Amino acid sequence: MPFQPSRTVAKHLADQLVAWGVKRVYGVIGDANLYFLDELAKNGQIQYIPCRTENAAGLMASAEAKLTGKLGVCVATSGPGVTLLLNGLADASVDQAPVLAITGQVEKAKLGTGSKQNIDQQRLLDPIASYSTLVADGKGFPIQLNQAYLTAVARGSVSHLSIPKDVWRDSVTGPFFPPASQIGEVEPDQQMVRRAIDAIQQAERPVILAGRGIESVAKEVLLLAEKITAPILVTMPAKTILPNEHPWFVGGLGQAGSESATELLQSADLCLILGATWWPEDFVPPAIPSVQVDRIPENIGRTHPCAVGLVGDLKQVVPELLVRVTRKENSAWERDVQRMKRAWEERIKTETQQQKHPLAPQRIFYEIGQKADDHALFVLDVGDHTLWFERACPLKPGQDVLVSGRWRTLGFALPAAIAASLADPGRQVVAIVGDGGFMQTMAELATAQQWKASFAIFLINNGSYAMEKNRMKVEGLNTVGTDLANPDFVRLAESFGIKGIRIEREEELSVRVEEALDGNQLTMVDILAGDPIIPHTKM
Ligand SMILES: Cc1ncc(C[n+]2csc(CCOP(=O)(O)OP(=O)(O)O)c2C)c(N)n1
Ligand SMILES: [Mg+2]
Repeated sequence: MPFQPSRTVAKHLADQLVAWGVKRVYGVIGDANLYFLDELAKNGQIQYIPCRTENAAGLMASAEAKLTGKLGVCVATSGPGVTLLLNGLADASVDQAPVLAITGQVEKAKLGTGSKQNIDQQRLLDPIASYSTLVADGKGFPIQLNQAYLTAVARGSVSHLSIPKDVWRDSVTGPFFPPASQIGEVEPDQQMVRRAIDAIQQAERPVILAGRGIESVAKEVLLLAEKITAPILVTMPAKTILPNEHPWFVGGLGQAGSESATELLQSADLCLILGATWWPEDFVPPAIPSVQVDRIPENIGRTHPCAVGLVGDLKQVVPELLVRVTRKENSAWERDVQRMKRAWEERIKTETQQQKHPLAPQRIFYEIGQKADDHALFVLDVGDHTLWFERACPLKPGQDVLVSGRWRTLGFALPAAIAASLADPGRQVVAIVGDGGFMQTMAELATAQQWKASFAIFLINNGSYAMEKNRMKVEGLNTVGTDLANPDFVRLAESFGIKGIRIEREEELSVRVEEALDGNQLTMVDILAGDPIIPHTKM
């Protein structure tokens, strides 16, 4: 081992993160993490992004990890700092994003004494972190840190280290560790491949459900669909992997998806699930037989019993299926698929051309989709606007969508858009927020402005928590607590030094959306919108 001079825990952490290629650490300062921030500053190779709340710091680390596939790192102080960080970490945990959380802790002698800002941080993170430990002294630290890192990147999970105030300056003598080695390709089991082929061959009305996992085999998935006459339904992330106008592409699955896609699934006799884990129970027939291909064994059969589960890299499995299945014709099924696809396209066309005041959400998202770059990254918050976006915004391969997939926390989009524009400065980033969710993390406008992050924020201002209001309406409940008394968002943006634009009518929509997307500066667009009830709304 090369000579490794002695150093403190704080310095070891900063140097080791640099060696692993970490570019940014998101956090909020507090007395239990000052030595670490000092070392980050001395080191100079990692940008420390000071956030306005720990919630946002956690969400930024999560968003960066989801976007890049690499380790996201965040830091908080003890007690209230780590408590506020939890929401962002939970988002990473359930979306399987590799994140390392560093939390300061009170001095060792004060642990469990009722001292200020002391809570058992290991217990607090227990359901969220797959690795979590208190660093008791400098000697064990390099190995603990390496274990935290390897667990996070290998499992796509959250790791957590709590470092007491007096341990930061402990001396470390252990080694630095190299970046994690790449996990090789997962060879599929040939017997399972044969069973998958048999099931596909026997099906008369197969459908393909494609998810993010098909990224490297988009072309082969389209050819396979054609060869076995199977319409392709997608989860949200796969909408930007496949060309939506392709004859076998029938749209998204679920409430925000296409009704035609759901209907086709209802009359199918086999669902071939490729790299997807989204399985909305209300929209899938309970007993449909499925063949599922995924590189992660735990993803197979997770939410429903699956007839054939094939563990393997899609890069290997899909081309193999494509070569080995024999071509099948089913002109009746093909006609059904084309008829349903056309019906859906007609319906969306009518919805996106509505001229209403306030503006219809479908109209707004159609216009944003028309004007966005071919490589835009859309970052979505949570609410009815998210569903309308998925329903009506035209997307293309090359674009991407970043979401709080399973945690669905309000306030995700603004911090995530900041992280995305810092991680990928050349890319057009488009944040889509509701007036409710935006206010949960709007303090981060200051962070965005301070770091000269440049992106567009489209705020769908419908004066309500529409998603909850509409659920209450269809259930016949009092819509108590759903109306929002909003500030003047344009003036609010301007008070942060951010360009603000207001859109109220159809005549302004197109040109103002273009203006917001053209600008090389942070721009917030406040759009007066209606809050109609989206189809299939229920409690
Ligand atoms: C942190 C958090 N709190 C509450 C909720 C519940 N919730 C889901 S959608 C929603 C309404 C969001 O309102 P808004 O951002 O205005 O979007 P809209 O539905 O009006 O489009 C609420 C309160 C949540 N998902 N996350
Ligand atoms: Mg709203």
